[in-house]
Amino acid sequence: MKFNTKTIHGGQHNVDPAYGAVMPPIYQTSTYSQTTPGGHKGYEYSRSGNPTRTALENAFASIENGKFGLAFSSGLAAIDAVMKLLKPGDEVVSTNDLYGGSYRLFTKIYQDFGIKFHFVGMQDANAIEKYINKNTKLLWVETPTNPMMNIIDIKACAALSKKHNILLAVDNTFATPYLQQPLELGADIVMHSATKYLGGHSDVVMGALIVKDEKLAERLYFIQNASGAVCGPQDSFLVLRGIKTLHIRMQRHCENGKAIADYLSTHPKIEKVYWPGLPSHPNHEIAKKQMKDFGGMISFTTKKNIMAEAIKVVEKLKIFTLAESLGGVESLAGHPASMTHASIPKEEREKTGVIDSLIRLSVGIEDIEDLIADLKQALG
Ligand code: P1T
Repeated sequence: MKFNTKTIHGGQHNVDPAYGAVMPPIYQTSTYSQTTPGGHKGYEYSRSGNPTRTALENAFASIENGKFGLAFSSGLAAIDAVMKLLKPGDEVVSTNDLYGGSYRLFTKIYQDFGIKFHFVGMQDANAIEKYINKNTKLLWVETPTNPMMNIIDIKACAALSKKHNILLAVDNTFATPYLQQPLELGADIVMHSATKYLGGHSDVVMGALIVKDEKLAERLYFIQNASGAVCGPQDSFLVLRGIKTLHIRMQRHCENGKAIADYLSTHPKIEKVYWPGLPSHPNHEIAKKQMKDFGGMISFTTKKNIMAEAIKVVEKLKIFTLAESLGGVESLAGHPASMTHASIPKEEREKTGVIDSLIRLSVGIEDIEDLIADLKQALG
């Protein structure tokens, strides 16, 4: 099955053996009757498993070309499950530019449990190996990175992870499997904030993990059930519905992303535009190699590097909504320094380019003329 067909049918055969409903029913139940202890039809309690969630988990596995999918109550809950594969004394080499909440989970929770993190600018793959030692157990890669849109060579990271026998996990939230499939490039774990493009309609918070290896899947299922950060059946249904249009939404996100990146690049009030599809982007060649297109996430800085200037612009936008999050059908704008990345100390975030004048756009699928007119008036 090819990708577009998989978004609609992948893992979805026989979802309703009772009546043949085309969409899986929402099994709004916490428990399942048993004829004798252990005598059930595959489900005993909805933390351990729920048929609507199973349908979604099968869809996750299908679209990422994995074998096993797991759904969690949020993207951070999915990352948390990956971290629980580790033990005190283990080390992680992570992208240095990443979602502020991931950074907070690593440094404010898992560091206290004795796990050591090295935050590295991974866009130069040669810079990674010197941080790997006998305690290293995991490479944590986000690509494109949030919010600087750096691109990391997944194949090069996979070669390193194989050489040193460590796990490679890729946060594929910004790209989605429409643009890149990390498991195909050698990653062991793909993670998503399904809140974003997979759900696609800004109406649900959810996380996903996808793997190929059965032993790894078993351990992650154990953690999912033992720790209990699972999503409910209603949310599972919504994300399953979202995935069915992922390919057509992504196509438009990419088209609109390109038009806006081109527009901003020539605007006299703008200093820099960060979008991996621009030939001037420092990682454009890797992006061309590993991504099918370049997505709808764009960051840019205003010429005046003061917070007030960026805030003035985002407040003036009318069609772009000033809000956290991304990946929905509607366009959003954010100010990373004071919003999504406020939990990263100023000196740390500025090292990676998250300065006060940085604005991040999640370009939606509206008519491009309206989006450009909105930016034009806000930059006025
Ligand atoms: O919000 P949640 O579903 O828990 O996902 C966390 C997360 C993980 N990884 C990436 C790359 C993310 O962007 C996020 C969430 N990000 C935002 C809310 C944001 O506005 O950037």
